[in-house]
Amino acid sequence: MNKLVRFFLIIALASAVLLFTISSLNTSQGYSGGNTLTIYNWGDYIDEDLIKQFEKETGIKVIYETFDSNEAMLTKIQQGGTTYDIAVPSEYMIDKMRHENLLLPLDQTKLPNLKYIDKRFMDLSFDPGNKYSIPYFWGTVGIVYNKKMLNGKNLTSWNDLWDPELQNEILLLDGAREVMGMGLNSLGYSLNDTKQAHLIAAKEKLDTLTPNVKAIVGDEIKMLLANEEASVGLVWSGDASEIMSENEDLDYVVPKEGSNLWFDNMVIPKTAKHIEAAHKFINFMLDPKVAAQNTEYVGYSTPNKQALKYMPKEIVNDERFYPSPALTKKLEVYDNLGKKNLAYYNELFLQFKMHTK
Ligand code: N2P
Repeated sequence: MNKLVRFFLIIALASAVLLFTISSLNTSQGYSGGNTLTIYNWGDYIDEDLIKQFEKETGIKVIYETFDSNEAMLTKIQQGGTTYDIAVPSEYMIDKMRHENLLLPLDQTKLPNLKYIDKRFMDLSFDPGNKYSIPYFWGTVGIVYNKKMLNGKNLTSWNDLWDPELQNEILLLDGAREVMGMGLNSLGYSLNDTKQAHLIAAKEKLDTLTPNVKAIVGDEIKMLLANEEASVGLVWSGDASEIMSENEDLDYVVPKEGSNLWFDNMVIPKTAKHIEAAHKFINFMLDPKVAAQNTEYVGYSTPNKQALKYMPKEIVNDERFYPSPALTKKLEVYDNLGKKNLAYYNELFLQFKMHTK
């Protein structure tokens, strides 16, 4: 080998080593490149083993972040710092996002497992034809309470929460529509009421609950209730179902005045970079066995009809978490009330929060 050839071979080898090092550094630091998927979901809302299974099956690396309210999620997506490939908003937020042109239309030909979703969760008014969103979980809002700590007393109504005996006993989930909704429902008003006088009345009624409110909290509400730090909580149904399997003194009720029926669906934000991978993930989560495993882990109610077949009967037949269609008809789904009204709900909720401190 002459000297010149040897010289070029060494240079080529050195550059190859350098390139390899740089590229592996890139993947371990930011996964900014090709084969990744950035998911933005509610806290405690997936069995993380399923993320690993998806990565293994597809070779796609998942970056996973969580939020604890629709409003927080929207702000983050609008700011655009991180570009999410999948998010999981609730119905009124999906309606708002599609009207604000923040979502990409889905390609349903890439979602063959969509056939497993129960028709009653498809084609709802917040997203006609499921053009932008695919059902993930659904549920209600209600009261979880500790029968032992309440000496066998049953709670059945929102107004039961105002009982002076519950002083400093109530934990509330940190959601503007849920907490305002409790005030509205307790006065017999709709969860979608926009009359200023009614909203103010609801907020003033909530203010009178303050002596009974121990705290307004995020996902730690489950741990606090399971550990009996408080005897009553305003929660989403699946959080109740999860802690009821840990503490047998807990029970869950959807109050008789009425409550909220909600749907959380998977969407692809307009700014997404990995649209193919996003469809793969949605289709993966729709697989009946995957959905069943996820549902058992998370505790929420699945819209996947086929998944129910893989789940224990006592879960599927529990009317508290799989309320009959007749019962769900009596519940209200949040409407997208428009920017001004939603901002007003948030403002009143914020005032109430300051009042409880
Ligand atoms: C899970 C929260 C469920 C959200 N931690 C209800 N929309």
